Amino acid sequence: MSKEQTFVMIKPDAVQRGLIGNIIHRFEQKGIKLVAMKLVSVSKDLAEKHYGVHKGKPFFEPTVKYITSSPVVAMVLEGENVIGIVRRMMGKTNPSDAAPGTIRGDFGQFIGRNIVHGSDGPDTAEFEINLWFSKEEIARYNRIDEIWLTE
Ligand code: IDP
Ligand code: MG
Repeated sequence: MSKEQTFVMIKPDAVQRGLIGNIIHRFEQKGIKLVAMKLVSVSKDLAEKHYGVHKGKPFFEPTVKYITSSPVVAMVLEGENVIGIVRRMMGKTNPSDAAPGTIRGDFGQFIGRNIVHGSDGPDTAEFEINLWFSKEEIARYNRIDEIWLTE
């Protein structure tokens, strides 16, 4: 077990479709702690940095266009093994392959409109959190339910 932070983004299609509350609700119900959140109109520069590892791939330009097309909700979530937990809660990249019960599986149909982003590992999480948030924007606090969530 290790305490981690992960970067999560509710993508433009989910914001437009009124799914912000529903998606955040799932993380809250799971007992995951929210430590930073903001609505962001993403610049081309930020989008290109965020998806920098995919530069040169056929979906790079369309994905940058998708993510800059309308505001997103950017978040930092914290908890034991939260990176993997969030990835499993999101489901597979292509919503048509994502299992029912996952966010992508329940709310999406197409890979180019896949609802949500979550960091895929500790190095990516650190890079993405630093890219999207300043240190001052990340809260430190205890939740009153923490003693009931852990064993
Ligand atoms: P991930 O978001 O599950 O980590 P990645 O392979 O890292 O998936 O791809 C990053 C993002 O690029 C995806 O979430 C999706 O928005 C977009 N993307 C990936 N592959 C395709 C594709 O084949 N067509 C359209 N968009 C894609
Ligand atoms: Mg990825």
